[in-house]
Amino acid sequence: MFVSKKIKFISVIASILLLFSAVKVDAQEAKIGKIKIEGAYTRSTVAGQKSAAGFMKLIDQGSSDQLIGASSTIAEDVQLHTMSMEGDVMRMRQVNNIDLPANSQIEFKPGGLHLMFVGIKSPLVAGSEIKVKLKFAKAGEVDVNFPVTASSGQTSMSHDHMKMK
Ligand SMILES: [Cu+2]
Repeated sequence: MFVSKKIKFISVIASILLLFSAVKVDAQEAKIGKIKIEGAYTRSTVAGQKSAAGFMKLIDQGSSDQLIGASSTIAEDVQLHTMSMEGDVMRMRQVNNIDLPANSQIEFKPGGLHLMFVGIKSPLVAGSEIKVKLKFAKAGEVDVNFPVTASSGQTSMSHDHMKMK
């Protein structure tokens, strides 16, 4: 009785440790030239969901550059999107590039700038990772791992492209 309780306790500790190590893995970092990419992630999708958003922080530690494109084998297209309020409607807009002023930080986050994975080939599963290639005008190309986090079920960032202008 006591022993099985102890084993249970140990397995709880082990799963907590696993949880922490999983969180650690989530802290994705990549670097190309003077540009650092931190905290990249995307969210799990449900069957039939054709698009999803990717988030990250771009840190430019040198002269100015531009993010000019992205691609991934998991989607037909990876677009650069801005999101803003127009009146009381959230609108997404595709842009061709995103400026990185010298020594700046640009954050891609829910409700703002994001990568848009369009035409997802199979559902993104929480706990897995997808690889995304980012293309910068000066620094060149870099592969970044985007861990897939569990979708909160919230649809605050649901990408209903029917509403796109
Ligand atoms: Cu979008």
